[in-house]
Amino acid sequence: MKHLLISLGLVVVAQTSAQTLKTLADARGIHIGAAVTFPGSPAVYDTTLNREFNGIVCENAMKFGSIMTGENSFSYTGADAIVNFGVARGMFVRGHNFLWHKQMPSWFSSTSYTPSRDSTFRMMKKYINAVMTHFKGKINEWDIVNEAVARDSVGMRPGTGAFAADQNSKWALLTDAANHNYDYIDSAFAYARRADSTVLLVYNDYDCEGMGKKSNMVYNIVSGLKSKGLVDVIGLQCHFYVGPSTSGSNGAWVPSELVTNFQRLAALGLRISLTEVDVRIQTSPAPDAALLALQRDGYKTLMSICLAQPACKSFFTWGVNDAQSWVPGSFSGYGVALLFDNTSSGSPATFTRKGTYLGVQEALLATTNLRGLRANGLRLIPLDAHSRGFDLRGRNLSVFPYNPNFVIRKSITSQHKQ
Ligand code: 9MR
Repeated sequence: MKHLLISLGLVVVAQTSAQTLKTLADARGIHIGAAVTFPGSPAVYDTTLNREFNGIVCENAMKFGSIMTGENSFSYTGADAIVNFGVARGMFVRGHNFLWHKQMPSWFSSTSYTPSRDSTFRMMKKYINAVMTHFKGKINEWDIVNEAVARDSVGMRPGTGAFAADQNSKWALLTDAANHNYDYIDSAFAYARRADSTVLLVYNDYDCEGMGKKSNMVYNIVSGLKSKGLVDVIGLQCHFYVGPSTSGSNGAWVPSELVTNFQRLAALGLRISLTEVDVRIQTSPAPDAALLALQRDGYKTLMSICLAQPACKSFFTWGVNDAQSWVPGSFSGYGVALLFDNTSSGSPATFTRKGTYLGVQEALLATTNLRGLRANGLRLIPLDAHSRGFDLRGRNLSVFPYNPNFVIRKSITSQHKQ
């Protein structure tokens, strides 16, 4: 018996030490991934990816501007390195992205490039066919159209007025959006479906995670696409913000709204992927312990909401460590939005797990009973005003790792910076 207890003790120790995010996510049947730019440099970057993530996506290397260097030329070097890295390790590989209003090749964004509507569709088809054929068998799900809707107050791209510069989609401009004709979205999905019917097709957007005007527009887009069999997944970017300031940036989020929105999207028969998660906080002045705790709680809450929704299959952070995050360059005075710390250089370089990491880990560890409910086919009903969850038998889900004191202040958006 003594021998048995010692053996059991060893097993427990071994399990505890192996509880990386990847191990936990594997056990929960969820993909935890990260956007990467530099696999192999520095080596610790790869080590962290291998240890902690079972999913990967190119942060920039697979975008239109990176890949389609000319109307008839393609360059796959950067994207190949990252995709092959993921494939070799059996990761869930996301493709990002085909149609977006940013990071277009210069030949396409040039004002002198003014093809007819028909030629634009022909070019779109050639582009999607070529790239999907190149990566055939390697990509699990692919963002086909990215951010077709602008901010709440604007609607479908292309926008006009104060935010036009940030909201012009050349795809929309070239394909008759002036007449409120957005069939370029359907066409992109149809071309993708025909190019490779084995890939899950995603509509990906931001600021539509909760409820609201933009969220409703996105819901309508994916609902229409789904009814035609053209979309499989809704990608919710989740570029979030928490903190004491209520001004200067978008990214405010309300957890109970996410639960509600996830439910209506899941009811369409869609999978849900959280595709670009980061939770930024103010870095100047330096964050205090309370703010860091709020951020950690934010990550935990987001992962908990995903785990509680059977349709939510992926949780990808937009980067591995803070030093490589897009946030500080786009939101002055904000940052430290990811799961690993800033010490990407130096000797030896280290990527240290942050409180945010522990928050995600806690959520993954705490949801065993919830996964049991999922396995039994029960579903959650919306959280009540006190943020408690109940299953369909009316049992209070006390295991739901959802902090009722967790409040995120709604920020006042002055300018959208994505
Ligand atoms: O993280 C990306 C950054 O390196 C690029 O400079 C930027 C260009 O706009 O795009 C960033 O990634 C975006 C993603 O592709 C789509 N959703 C918003 C992301 C953050 O801007």
